[in-house]
Amino acid sequence: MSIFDIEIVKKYIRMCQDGWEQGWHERNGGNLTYRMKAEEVEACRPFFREPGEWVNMGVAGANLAGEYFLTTGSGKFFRNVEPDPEHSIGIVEINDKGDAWRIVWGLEGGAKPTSEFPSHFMNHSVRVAATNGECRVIYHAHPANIISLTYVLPLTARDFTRALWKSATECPVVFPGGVGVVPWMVPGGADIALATSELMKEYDAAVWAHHGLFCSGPDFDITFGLMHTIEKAAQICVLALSAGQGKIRQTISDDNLRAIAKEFGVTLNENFLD
Ligand code: 2HA
Ligand code: ZN
Repeated sequence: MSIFDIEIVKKYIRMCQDGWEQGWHERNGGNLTYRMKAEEVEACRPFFREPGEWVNMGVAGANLAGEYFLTTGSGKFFRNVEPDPEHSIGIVEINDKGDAWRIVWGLEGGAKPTSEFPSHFMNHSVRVAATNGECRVIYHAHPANIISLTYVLPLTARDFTRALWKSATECPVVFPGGVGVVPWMVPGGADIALATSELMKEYDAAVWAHHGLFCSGPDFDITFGLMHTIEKAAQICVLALSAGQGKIRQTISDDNLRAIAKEFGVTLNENFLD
């Protein structure tokens, strides 16, 4: 028996490998954090080592005090998670103020949690509050098509949401609340963490201009599925704009969107409909 026999650890590693296989994680691009359930922490605890030092995060989330997170490592490659998990991922514990972490498993050889841990942490804090504790996963990736749209669409939630909803019929069902858009910002710090978490009070996904996408959800399937659906819609949008040289001959109308919402019992963000 090893920690890699524990279901949640297996699923976490599988999601990293899935993201790599999609081509969303060149080099050390992207990061994944998972807020563990109490029983998952207990299953993993026998494999914990003497905890490391507390490291202050520069951001705080009191509602995450005492939580444990699975996290990818700073500078680590998604490509290496499956073959070398001990060096590529780890588990961190959060202190009782919700402003510092310490490593209890993995991240061997002096590795640290992802450079975007402050962003992930703030987003977990906001999404836990927004979803009554349902949200457990924050996933950041660099899918090429959604990034490419940040060069040609206005950087607003309305423009991105409408373009994506109209690019594939299932989209309004998968993300009826729409997507937020963060303007270009320096990655890795508290500023982008705060800007993203402001948007995540409202949305479960946020585009980072000229950089990538942040998605949140209750489990790996839903969160990976959200990333996948948004990127697929972005790909269709890019292909249609390219094939038509910018001219769209016909599309899904706003009344069509309303009809989908009615049939599937979802409430679309009215701000994004005409
Ligand atoms: O981990 O994706 O945003 C590398 C990144 C930073
Ligand atoms: Zn990134």
